[in-house]
Formats: sequence, structure tokens, C-alpha cells
Amino acid sequence: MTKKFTTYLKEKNKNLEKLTNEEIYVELLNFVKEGAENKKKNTSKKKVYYISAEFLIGKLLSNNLINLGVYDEVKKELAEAGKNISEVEDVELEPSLGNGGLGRLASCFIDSISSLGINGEGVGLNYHCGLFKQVFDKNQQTAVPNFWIEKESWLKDTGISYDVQFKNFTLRSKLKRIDVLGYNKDTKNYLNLFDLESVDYQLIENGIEFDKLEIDKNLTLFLYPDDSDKNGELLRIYQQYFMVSNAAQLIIDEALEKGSNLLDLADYAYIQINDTHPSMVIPELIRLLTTKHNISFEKACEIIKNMVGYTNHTILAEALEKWPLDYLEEVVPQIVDIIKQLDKLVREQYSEENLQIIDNNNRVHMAHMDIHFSNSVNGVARLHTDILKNSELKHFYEIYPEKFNNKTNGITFRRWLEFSNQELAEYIKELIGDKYLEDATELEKLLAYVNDKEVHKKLQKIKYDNKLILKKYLKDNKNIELDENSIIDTQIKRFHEYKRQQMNALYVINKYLDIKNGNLPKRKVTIIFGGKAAPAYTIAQDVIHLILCLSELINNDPEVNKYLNVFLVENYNVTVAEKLIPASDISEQISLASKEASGTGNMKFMLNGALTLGTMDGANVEIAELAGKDNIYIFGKDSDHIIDLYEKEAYKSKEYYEKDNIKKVVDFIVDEKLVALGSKERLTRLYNELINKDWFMTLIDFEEYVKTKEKMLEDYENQDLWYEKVINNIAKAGFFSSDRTISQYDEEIWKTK
Ligand code: 26V
Repeated sequence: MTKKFTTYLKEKNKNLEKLTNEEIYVELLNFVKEGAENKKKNTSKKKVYYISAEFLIGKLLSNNLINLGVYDEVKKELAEAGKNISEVEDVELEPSLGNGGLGRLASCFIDSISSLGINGEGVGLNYHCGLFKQVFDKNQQTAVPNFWIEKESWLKDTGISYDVQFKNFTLRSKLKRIDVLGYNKDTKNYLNLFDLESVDYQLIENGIEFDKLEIDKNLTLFLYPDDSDKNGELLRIYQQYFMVSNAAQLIIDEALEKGSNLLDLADYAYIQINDTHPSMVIPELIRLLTTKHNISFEKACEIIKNMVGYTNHTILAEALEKWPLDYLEEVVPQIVDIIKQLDKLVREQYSEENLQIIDNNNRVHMAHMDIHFSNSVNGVARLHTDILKNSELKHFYEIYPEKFNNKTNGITFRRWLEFSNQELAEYIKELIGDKYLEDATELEKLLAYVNDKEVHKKLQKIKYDNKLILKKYLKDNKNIELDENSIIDTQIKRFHEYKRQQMNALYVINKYLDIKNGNLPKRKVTIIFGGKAAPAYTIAQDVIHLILCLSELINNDPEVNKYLNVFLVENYNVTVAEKLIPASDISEQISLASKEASGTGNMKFMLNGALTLGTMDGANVEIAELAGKDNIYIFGKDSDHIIDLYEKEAYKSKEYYEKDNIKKVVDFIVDEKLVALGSKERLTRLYNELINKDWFMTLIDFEEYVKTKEKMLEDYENQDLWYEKVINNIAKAGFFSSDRTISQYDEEIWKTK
């Protein structure tokens, strides 16, 4: 970028000093857009289309300024005019196009694709209210629409639009785009977001309820609208088909424009299917090739098979989509025939029921279709891929060993270090230079400082400064009073039983009872939670309720709040994560082994100098291996043990509950002190769930969890020892750069170069 921001303003006869933060934001937005215009669109022959229902992109202003290479300069110019860049950042509303790890990963990936100069674009939907906004009321989660699109935004009209045909009507799309600027690159890519002209906010009634039948008005209103009834499920199918039919038409158009005869489509395009939400792109492309372009069915299947890859992000059986065939018939009959033909092809070759696309109950297993009609199936961490190969998808691995591969997830260091932890980034540059920005393994040079007490002191100071930044943010935005002198222990992720926020809550109860009994900790601990629960997921809502009640009880008890604070940050999102992660000392990654596909928060904490308290699950396994077992706190039963217990149905939570010290902790969930602050129904349901079912085995690891966390708190008292571990972690975090992950996707699957 050649122009300075102040020069840009001068040309428009504007004076920075006189502008409000809101005005500066709009000026910067247009300044960046102008800079983006100067970057050429990447036009190499083959393009990867990363289709995803979610893109949890976070605010874009600072990220774009960093990628344009002008962040420091703009920050300085603003400061000279008496303005503060972080106040300008506050003006931007965070886009609400994602839910959790899946969507955040997609966003890190498009950043890396552009930064590596790969020709690749994201394709998704432009949800006007996106994922709901979480509001706490009476210690419970309520959900309200999250309007995030403002008059001035990063979205650009393209003039591109397609007809998408459903059974009873046709909808016309319009394509919006957001520029994805690579770091230090003169090329750019797009995030393509398909939308509808006819979206109607009037449809929204109470909270996030709306008329699910008015598809032309609701299709791009919400991400993951309630699917607890049939109409909700149908709407999800409408959304998915709309997304992929548009994607397929775009892909074909772009290939034709570059000279493809479509028989060679695989030379022009590769489609990465992010979880099963975009799976219908397979039959849709076959439909278009056969009906509109005169290609035979056999040939179309062969073409598609060579240009599609499927990424699996979960082994939870209930999360693998299986649409009833008659639902598809109601929404998109034109692809049902094709799915039946694909099913027939599979049946001709394989008789085993668990390999079929359409099962005995006439349900379409989207993942099965993906595996048969793609050339790559990948898991997102080594352990996860091994579990797919050896148990969950073993029957597929046996017939297609060559398709299965692992791509351990990664994160973009531009957002998760350069931007969110500026003081640490500066200090790292002082110590080892800035080459790590292009090659993250350069961070290993920090190992030279593992025993350097001066470095320990400086890292300690940076952590403290980040706690102060967090303190201000929480006070200004979330009505939370943080003690910057406490140890900060953080668990931020979607609420789900397998992630075991309830185990952390039981730790809180244990600590509370300890303090009440006069066992006083050496140093205060602040336990922070953040995350949303799916509105229809009752037990997850109950866990949120328990934590909010505990928070009220503990933070208001003068005997306890000197030693312990508990907060659940309302409406956790990327912006909150950017503040919490740099300030945290302890990273909670405590899922039941075998259940967390990878996790990516674990990588962000590691990079920002927090130590992991975790199970041998997902990418924690690789973190442990890289950082070294002395530098991470691992506890709990391993995945083999857990998988075996599930197979034998041998876990009985009651047997653990009966142990004295667990019983008193679990019983406290329904203690009158807590019930007085909340809903007896919710707390009792959770209590019964834990002692009678506990499907995700909270109690099996509880004692070891408490012991390991206590050891961690004790180790924290030896700050030199602690910061030795911190340095080992940061130095080894380079592997988790999404630039590494994306290079592997490109070299081994996409082959765009
Ligand atoms: C979740 C939900 C929850 C709300 C209701 C609707 C709905 C629909 C789909 C899903 C699937 C979420 C899949 C997901 O986010 N998986 C995560 O992917 C991350 C990136 O690979 C990985 O790090 C996490 O371990 C995995 O849980």
C-alpha cells in the first residue's frame, strides 16, 4: 500500500483530529477497500473452493490492516491525532457467520490460502442474523437475533446471481463477496457469500423464532436455525442445497470462462467439503453436468470423484448428517434420483449395510456419499484420523485406504499473535527477528531462552499487561470485575457434554467447599468460561445455568471471593477470545478422550503462553508431543480405554458417584444455596443426568483432574519453572500455523500449483 491514511483523508478534505471513532472506522474501511483494489485477483488455472456452512471470520479491520502491512503506521497516525485504534476497532460489529471450531478453522484457512498465494476461495451463505446472540437472564441463556450487517460493511455486491430450483418454486440468489487479503501478498482471494434479495426481518417473532415455512423470506436469516421439528430440518436442507447449487453453478461458469470443456473440470477446480453440510454439491454437480452439459452419468461421476475432498470434523454419531430421503424429495426432488443412482453404484460393488449411502430406514448418509465419491477423506488431528481409520470409518478405510489422510488443524498467527497479543509479538521480534511471520517454525529459536530469567520476567510482565487489557474490556463490555493479580484459568468453546465444562464446574464446587472448610489457596484463581449452547440442547443449557449460579454464589461470598472468582462471559465470540487468550495462564482442554476431533483453541493458548491442562484428545496429543510432557499437564483415561468402555457399555457413573469425595461435590448441585439462586428443575435434571447416565463420563476423570489442576496451581508459585514451560510451548507452536496445514492440503490434495 503506497498511500498513508492521513494522505487519503486529505484528498477527501477530511481532518483526522476532527473525526469521531465511528467516522474513522468508515474511512478506514474504505481506505482498506481501496488498498484491496490494488491487489490483483489470483487467476491461476486451478482454484480450490472451500465450501462451508460457517465462516467465523471475526472483525476484519485490523486483520486487513495487518495483511496490507500498514497496521503499525495507521496506529501511529491515529495516536498522533489523539485517537486510539482499539476504540476504532470497537466500532466494528463482529460478523456472525459461524458457530465454533469448524467456522473458525475455515476462516484461518482462507487467510492462509491467500497468504500462501494459492488460488482458493471460501463459499458459504450470508446469514443476516447469523448465530444467535447469547443474553443471560435469571442465570439462564436466552437467544436473540444478532444483526451484524451495517450500512457500511466489508460485503461487496458482485452482480452475480443464479436461479436455484426447488420442488415448488425457484429462488434467485445474489452473490456478495468479502476480499480476503493475504499477508504481504500482491494477490487476493474472495469469500463468496450467497444471499437472497427477499430476506424479511419481519418474520422474526419472539427471540429467534420465526415462520419456518416462508423459505423465500427466511433462507439466509439464521445459521443453524432450530431443527428440532420437521420444518426446521427441511429448512436446513433448503439452506444447504441453496449453498451448493450456487457453488456448483459458480464453479462451472468460472471453469468455462477459463476455457474448460468440463470433461477436464478437475483441472480447473477442487472442492473441499467442510463437514457434511455441503455434501449435496456432489449430486448437484452431477446433475448440472448431465442435464445441462450433455455429459454421461458415468463420466460425470468420474469427473467429480477426482475433484472433491471431504473433511470430517467430528466422530459423534449424532452429529453425522443423515437426511430422510422423503425430506429431500420434498425439497429437491431433482437430486434424489441422482442420489439413488449413486447408492445403486455402491450396492453393485459392496453388500455391507454400513457402507451404503441410503440405509434401511431410507436415510441418506451424507458422509458415506462423500467418501465414495471423493478422492480424499481427512481427519483434523493425528489421533482423530487414527480413530476414523481404526474404528468409526474402519469399514471405509478397508476399501479405500488410499483416500484417508490426516491434516492436523492450524491457526493463523496473523490474528492469534500479531494482532491479539501485540506486546508478545513485539518481544518475540526483539528476541528472534520477524522471520517467524513467514515461517512459523522459526519460533523454535526461542528455545535458546528457556532458562533466561530476564526473559521469564519480561514474559511475566506481558502476561500481566494482557490481564489489564482484559480487565478493562470485561469491565467496559461485560460487567465483570477481574482481579489482574489472580491466576487466570480459561475454558472457552461451544457448550457440549463431551467438552466437559461440567467437570470444570465440579472443580469449582470442590474448591468452594475446600475454602469454606478453611483450606485456603496460596493465590487467588479466576475461572473463566465462555461459550454458547445450542438452544435445543437442554443439558448444555443446564450446565450454563449451574455455572451462572455458582458464579453468583461465589463472587458474592466475601469468605470465598478473596480466593476464587468464577465468570461466564456473555456472548462469547472471536472478539472476546482475542482478549481472553493472551491474558490466560491455564488452558482448559478437558474433553473426554476420543471425542474432540482436534480443538484449535488449544493451539491459540499454547502460542500465547498459557499452559495446557488437558486430556490425551484431539490435537492435545500433538501439543504434548511437541512441547514435551514436562511442559503440559495431562490427566485422564486415554482414548483406547474410553472406546473400549463404550463398546462394552461398562461405564457406570453411580460407581464413581458413590465415592465420598465425589458424592459431596455432585450433591452440591442441588444444595439449597444454589437452588435459591436458580431453577430447581434445571439443577435437578443435571444432577440426575450426572449420577444416572453421564454419557460423556465426567466422573471417570474427575479426581485426577482435580489433582492435576492443584499441581498446576502449585507449580505456578515457581515462576521461573512456569515460564520455562511457557517458552517451550511458544517455541514449539510453529507446527500449528494454518500456513503449514494449508501447504499440506495444497501439496497432497488440492494440487493447485
Ligand atoms: C455443531 C452444531 C452445534 C449447534 C447446532 C448445529 C450444529 C451443527 C453442526 C455442528 C458441527 C460442529 C462441528 C465442529 O465444529 N467440529 C469442530 O471442528 C473443529 C475444526 O476441525 C475441531 O477443532 C473441533 O474439535 C470440532 O469439534
